[in-house]
Order: sequence, then structure tokens, then C-alpha cells
Amino acid sequence: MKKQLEQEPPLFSKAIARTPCRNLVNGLTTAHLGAPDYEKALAQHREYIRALRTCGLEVIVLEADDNYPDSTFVEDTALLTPRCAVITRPGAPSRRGEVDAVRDALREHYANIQSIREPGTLEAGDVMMVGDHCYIGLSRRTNEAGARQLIEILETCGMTGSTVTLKNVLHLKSGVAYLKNNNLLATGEFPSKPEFQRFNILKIHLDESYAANCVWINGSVLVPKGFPKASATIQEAGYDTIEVDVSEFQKLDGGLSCLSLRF
Ligand code: CIR
Repeated sequence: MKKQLEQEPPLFSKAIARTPCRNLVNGLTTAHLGAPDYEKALAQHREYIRALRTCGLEVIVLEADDNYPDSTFVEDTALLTPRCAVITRPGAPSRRGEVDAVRDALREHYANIQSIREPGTLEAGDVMMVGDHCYIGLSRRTNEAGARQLIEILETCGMTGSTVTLKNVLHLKSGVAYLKNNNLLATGEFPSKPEFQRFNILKIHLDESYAANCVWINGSVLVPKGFPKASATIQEAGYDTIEVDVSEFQKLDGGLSCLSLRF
């Protein structure tokens, strides 16, 4: 039985995405799923953009850049809050230069653009925003210095941040997604974390753990295709779901949220 959720006003009007480059096939990965098929990845990316538009977003699509195999995963390059934008300093050295094109694209949308600086590293896949608070995963990509800098920046914008330790996943949002209305999708090490007990936890089975990375957009939830138990859990919690096939990005540890910046 689908629950009746309170209607929240649309929070996002725009998104930034970046066309996958041919060099995508050389992207970083820990998955053992084989190399992505480039043409299929392009087609899936087009469908992903279509889904963002269905949710009412104007989508700004940045050009592909073969210098950066992972550059389609734009989420990691910036944290966009209603009050400021923060350009990250990716922990993966091969990804550092990705931020330049994103900073340029953000200039016309944000008056307040801050940056994470050396020795800090931070990838925004490690940052989950819940209202005015950001949970920051300390991971192989995000270090203490990066998290500390982000918390200081957030405080100058009237927001707060706190850190969460990770054990088994690439980024914090590989294992959790905030769906508004106090609902948190969580899998693996996250449902039992003390800092998340304030949420209504919608647990995702380990055999569908990839689907813990979903995206709430203006009342709908984008869900990766092929994870029926996760879809059912989200629908039962009262959300309309939109399935998107992102199998080629999964091969590079990329989830649905990584493919866009919403603001
Ligand atoms: C990487 O390892 O950096 C990319 N292949 C995947 C990044 C995924 N981003 C994310 O989860 N936010």
C-alpha cells in the first residue's frame, strides 16, 4: 500500500550533467563487471537526461573531455547548496582537473563559490545534504582536512556539517540516499550507524545494494533499473519512481546521483 506523502515544494530547477567521453572505458573502478560499452553508455546518459527533464529540470550538458575518463560523474566535483557552491578537490589525482569546467559552468548561477584546498581532498559523492546539514563521509577520496574545510565553509553560509566514517564503500552516497520526509535509504554498514537513527530507515538488501544510490527530485525518485525490491520499498514509502538503466556506469562504480548536480 502506497503511503500519502506530504507535498514538498519543488526544490530543484536545474541540473548539470556531462557527456561521457570515449575514454570512459579507462575510468577508475573496483567493480569486476567488465569495461563499459561506450555507445550504450551514451544512450543511457541520454535517457538519464530525459528523466531529469521529466522531473522538471532544465539540464545544462557540459562537453565530453577525453582528458578525464571519469568526468561524466560530475556530482563529485561540486557541492551545491541553496546558499553556496563548493568546488571540491577530488581525492583521485586523475580527477582533479574535472573541476575547472564545472566551476566555469556554475559562475552564472552562484554568487558565492568556494573551494576545497590542498591538503584537503573531498569528492561530493561523500556529502549527503539533509536540509541545512551535511553528512560528510571520510573515505579513500575525502580526508579529514577536506571535511574540516567543508564544515568551515558551510558554517559561513549558516549551515552545518559532521563526519561519518566509512568502511566498505567508495563514497558515502554509495550506501545512503536522503529522500526527504525524514526517509533515508540505507544499506550495508549504514542502517545501524548511530548518527542515522533519527531517520526513518528504508533498508536496501545487500543483494541490491547498488540501488541505495537513488535520487529524490521534486517528489519523484530516480531508481536504477533492475532492482525490484528496492523499487518496491521506495514506492511503498509513498514515492513515484522513475527507473533509469545505468548498467554501463555501474561498471565504473558510478551510481545515479553521480551523473548530475542538481540545484
Ligand atoms: C571513480 O572511481 O571516481 C568513478 N569511476 C566513479 C565515481 C562515482 N561517483 C560517485 O559515487 N559519486
